[in-house]
Amino acid sequence: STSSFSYSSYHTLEEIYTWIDNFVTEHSDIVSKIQIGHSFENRSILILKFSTGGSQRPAIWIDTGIHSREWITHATGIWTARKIVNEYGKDRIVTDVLNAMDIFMEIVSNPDGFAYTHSMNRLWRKNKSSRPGIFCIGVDLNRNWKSGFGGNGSNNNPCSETYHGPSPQSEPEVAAIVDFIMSHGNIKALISIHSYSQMLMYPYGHSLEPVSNQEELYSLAKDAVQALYEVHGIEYIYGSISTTLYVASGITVDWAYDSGIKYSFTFELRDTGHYGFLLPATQIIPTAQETWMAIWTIMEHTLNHPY
Ligand code: VAL
Repeated sequence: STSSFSYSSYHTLEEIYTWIDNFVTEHSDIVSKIQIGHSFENRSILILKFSTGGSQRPAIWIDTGIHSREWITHATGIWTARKIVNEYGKDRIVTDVLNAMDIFMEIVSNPDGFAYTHSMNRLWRKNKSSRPGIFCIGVDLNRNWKSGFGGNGSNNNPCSETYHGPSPQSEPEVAAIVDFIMSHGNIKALISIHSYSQMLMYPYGHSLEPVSNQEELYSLAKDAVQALYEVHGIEYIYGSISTTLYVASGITVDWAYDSGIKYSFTFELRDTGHYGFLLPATQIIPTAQETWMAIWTIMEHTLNHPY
């Protein structure tokens, strides 16, 4: 059962998949598991669905672990899933959200890469796909999306850490999400969680051009970052991806935004580089606690601004 699961430790893929099964069993009234595809190495791609009923309700999507080495993101996702079930019926916003909307969470968005970070190379970022005649392994799953595909801040060289792949959605891990979100058709907010740098950002990554609701996203990001700060005093910067971090093309949130999801955000969690991807497990709970308040702020805004 999940009572023996340590939320303050990092876990292997097998441990996380076992946790998912136990979690779904224990909360079967509001949580279910959906397999949305298979990875290149044929591992299951799983999402959690939080729902109190209805059909194709407006929904919020959260993904973690697109980059496999960003272990704090999976750990934060797991803690967040438990938080959502614990707060349903207690917290006003979580309760109102789940009475009107569904939440989908993909905890391990790059299972092959994640397994590899445990077995061979802790700092592996990409997926594990290989193609005939190409020596290097892996596509950057945050450069493989259609919006701005192949543009600045992505790389045509398969040996690069930001290799965009042969074509948009060429990677099964990306195609699974695209197919799910498109066939669902009612996702209203998308939150894609990375680490590290302590930032909360919105589209675009591929262009310096402001999105049409940039003022709204800026002010929501500001509020979310303030709520995050109030938990443990951790400072985040915020703004569009291209003006805050760097230009990056073919990324998840640009695709989401261009697909009509106007509340699309990406986080870079702790820290600012002291530990970087190797953030100590002692920081899992505080990171998840503060991130939750930012997610909560975005959920509240999405609930109160239906479209
Ligand atoms: N750090 C991410 C990346 O390089 C950004 C674009 C959110 O993929």
